Amino acid sequence: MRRVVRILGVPMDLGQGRRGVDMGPSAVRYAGLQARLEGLGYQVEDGGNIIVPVPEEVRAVGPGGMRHLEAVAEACERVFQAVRETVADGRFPIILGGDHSIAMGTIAGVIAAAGPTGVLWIDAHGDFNTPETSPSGNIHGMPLAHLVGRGHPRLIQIGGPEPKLRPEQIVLIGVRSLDPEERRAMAESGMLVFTMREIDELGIATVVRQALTRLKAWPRLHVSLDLDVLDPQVAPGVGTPVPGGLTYREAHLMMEILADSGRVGSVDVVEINPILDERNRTAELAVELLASLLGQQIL
Ligand code: Z70
Ligand code: MN
Ligand code: MN
Ligand code: MN
Repeated sequence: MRRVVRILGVPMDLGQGRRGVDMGPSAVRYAGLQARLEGLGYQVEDGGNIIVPVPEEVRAVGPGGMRHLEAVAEACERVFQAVRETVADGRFPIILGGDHSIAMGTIAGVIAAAGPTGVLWIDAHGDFNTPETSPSGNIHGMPLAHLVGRGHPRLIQIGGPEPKLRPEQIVLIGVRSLDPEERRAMAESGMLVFTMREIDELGIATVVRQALTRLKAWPRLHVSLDLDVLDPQVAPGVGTPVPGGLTYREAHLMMEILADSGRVGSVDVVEINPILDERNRTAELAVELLASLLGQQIL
């Protein structure tokens, strides 16, 4: 499936407390994403960045202690429009975050243009808090809950009133950090969750193949890749590092198997924090992983 790729940057750091993930799009571009994909034979367009306010210009706390609720919602609506148009134009969108709250816009946009889509949420975290269960008020810990229709109406309704996803169309991979009530909600949700334990016991290849099988009813897949799924030793430049993550090799193999499926139609790359990075190596790793996801092979 030869495709035209369109890169969209979302310099969003309103969904969490720490500064720096707003620089993710610059860091990944600087690491040579466009040239790398052109080297694989793709035509690559850069759609520029979505406008996101800086935290200094917006009110810090919204209703229920949700940090920057209205500004996050408005930015996600712009993301929704841009991603919907990208998919409607027949482009393969690569959306560069920014924090993970942007996925409420990206996934709504993909579904609005392409119809039902399976989602692979690749993350150390569950991102399944609601405003009620969140210990932090950080919206980047809540996008998956809102995508299935749980949480604040302002966020549930990004890109239309109805819930965007059903639990059966979501698989999580790499989870190792859940808050107590988030954990309970996740266990009861009906989503398939591969924690680090399953990856250690089964191996990443089996996990990814089982994920693809679980999502067999959805010929089109969206990958939402939070770089904190990787071990901090290989990806130090992330907003919330959690020990015990994927190795460099596991992450590459995962992307290669997903590429082989021929079903991936869009991808988010989120939570890169260049301030915490070491000479841009996390952004460079993101470029490597995107190249593998888009078909780069060793031989
Ligand atoms: C915690 C919270 C989180 C990153 C999601 C952490 C959330 N569960 N952190 N993605 N990087 O505040 O909700
Ligand atoms: Mn257009
Ligand atoms: Mn996340
Ligand atoms: Mn995370």
